[in-house]
Amino acid sequence: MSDNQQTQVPDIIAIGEPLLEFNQLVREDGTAHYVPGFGGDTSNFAVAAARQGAGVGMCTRLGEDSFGDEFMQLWQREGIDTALVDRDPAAPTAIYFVTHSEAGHAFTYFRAGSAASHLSPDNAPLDTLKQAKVVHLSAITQAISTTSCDAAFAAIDAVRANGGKISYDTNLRLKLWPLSRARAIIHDTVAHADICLPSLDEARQLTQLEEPEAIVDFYLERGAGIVALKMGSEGALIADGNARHRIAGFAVSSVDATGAGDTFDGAFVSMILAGNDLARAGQYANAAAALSTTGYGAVTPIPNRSAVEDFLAKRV
Ligand code: KDG
Repeated sequence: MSDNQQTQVPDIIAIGEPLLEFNQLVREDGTAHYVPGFGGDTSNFAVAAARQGAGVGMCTRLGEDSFGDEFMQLWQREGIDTALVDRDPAAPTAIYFVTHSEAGHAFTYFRAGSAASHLSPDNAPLDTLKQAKVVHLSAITQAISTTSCDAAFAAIDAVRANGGKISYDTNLRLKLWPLSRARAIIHDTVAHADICLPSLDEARQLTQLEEPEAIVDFYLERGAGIVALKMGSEGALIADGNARHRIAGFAVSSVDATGAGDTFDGAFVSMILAGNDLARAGQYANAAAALSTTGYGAVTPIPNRSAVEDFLAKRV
């Protein structure tokens, strides 16, 4: 990995696993087909932040395969720095399928032994990561392997010791690890998160608390600096030690919520980094996330800044 070789470190760096996406669409005759696209929560985050104008880089490992090439091309198209992306000749780029039912969307993964899961404290570019203003990672970064989890903790320590901030999505994927282990790791990590980005349903499972206010209090008490609790069409509850804002949801014609939480995260972090207050960042991120649900796939429908501003101008 190209530690120390960059001339300029991006303001925001996301650490985690990209997955090629195959998203189910049902034809008029009832048969299904799968539309290729891009996914992986931290990559979705990076695209969302970049589309809002932030300087973003990805830190991960890809296979030396055509799916890896597609991700490199995506990130380069989006203006995302790839200096911290390593290619692994011995492990593949992961893929996943998205299927839809009345219960919402579901993921099926083919990712065991992937290139990204071989991220470790030994190959993580800590000297570069610690120069970013914000490093973003998620509980999926930690769930994919113990070495990736160790790398996440090493990055958190290095970044915070150097005065940088950690943004953390508690994304809970019970296909990757059991609830008890997820809870232990996530609760510990929240204590090191300057910006903590849970989703309501998952936070209910993790905290065993029901009410949004109580969940936000729980994460603040654990040591999170800012908590932005994402509540889908119900909006968001955003708080730090001083203030609390209930952000109303936006009614849109949603077809696929894949990646909506990641879009919220990328928009929220880029707005906070640009100096906006919690209420403005929360409302903006809520609008971006709502818009991202109006098309299929995690990445294609992520709106850019002018789309979000136009939407807000009409709705607020
Ligand atoms: O938030 C959407 C992601 O969950 C999706 O793109 C796939 O990263 C993914 C995962 O591990 O579930």
